[in-house]
Amino acid sequence: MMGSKNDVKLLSFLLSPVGHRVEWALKLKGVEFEYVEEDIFNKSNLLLELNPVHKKVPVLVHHQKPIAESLIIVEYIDQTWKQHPLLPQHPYQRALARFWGTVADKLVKTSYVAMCSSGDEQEKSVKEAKEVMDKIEEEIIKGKKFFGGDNIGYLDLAFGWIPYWLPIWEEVGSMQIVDPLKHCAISAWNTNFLSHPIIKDCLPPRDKMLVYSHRRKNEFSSTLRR
Ligand SMILES: N[C@@H](CCC(=O)N[C@@H](CS)C(=O)NCC(=O)O)C(=O)O
Repeated sequence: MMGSKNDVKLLSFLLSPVGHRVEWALKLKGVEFEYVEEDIFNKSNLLLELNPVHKKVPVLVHHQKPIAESLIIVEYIDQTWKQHPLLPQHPYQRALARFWGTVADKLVKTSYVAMCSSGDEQEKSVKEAKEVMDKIEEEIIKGKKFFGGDNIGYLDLAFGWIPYWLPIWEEVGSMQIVDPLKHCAISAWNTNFLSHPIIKDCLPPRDKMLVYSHRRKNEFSSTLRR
C-alpha cells in the first residue's frame, strides 16, 4: 500500500530537525507525499486548524486526518507502511526505543536552549546535554552502526539532528556538547548517518541554517532583556 500524493501531506519547515524525522521516515519507506512548507513566523490557518493544541510543525495528514508530534508521526508511518521497519518488533525493545525517543526530544530542547542562552543558563544546559550524551555513548550506540543495529531506524531519526544541526548550534552558541575524543561511538554514527543515501539527499542548506540559528539566538537574548 503505497501512499499517493493525494492522500499523504506533510506540513513542515525546511530548517526543522523534527520535521526532517518525518520526511526521512516517508522517504525510507518510499511513500509518496505532498510537501507543504509552513512559515513558522506567520502560521497558516491550515496549520492552526490541523494542530490547534501546539500550533507547530510537523503535521502529517493522511486521508484528511491530521497527526502531530514528530515521533508519534514516525510511529504511525511505521505501522501504516510495513516496508523497511523502523521500530523493533519485540515489545521490550520497542518500549526501550520509545524511551530513548523521549530522551532525544528532551535533549534537542536542552541543546537548542544552550545555543540560544549565555552565561550560567548556557553552562547549565551544556552540562545537562553533555551528561545525556555520555549515557547515549555508553548505553545505546557503542559497537553499532545504527541505533537499532545494521539498518537505519526509529532512534536514528529521533537523534538525527545530532550529526547535522548540533554542529551548527555549537558554532553559533560557541559551545561544545559532543566531544569527538570522548563520544567516539556517537561521532562514528554521525558519519554513518550522514552517509546514508536517503539522509544525505534530504538535509537543509547549511548557510540558511547558520543565518536562521543566529536570528533565533538574537531573538532569544532580546526577549530575556525585555
Ligand atoms: N515536539 C514537537 C516539536 C515541534 C516543534 O517545535 N516545531 C517547531 C519547528 S522546529 C515549530 O513549529 N515552531 C513554531 C513555534 O514554536 O511557534 C515535535 O517533535 O513535533
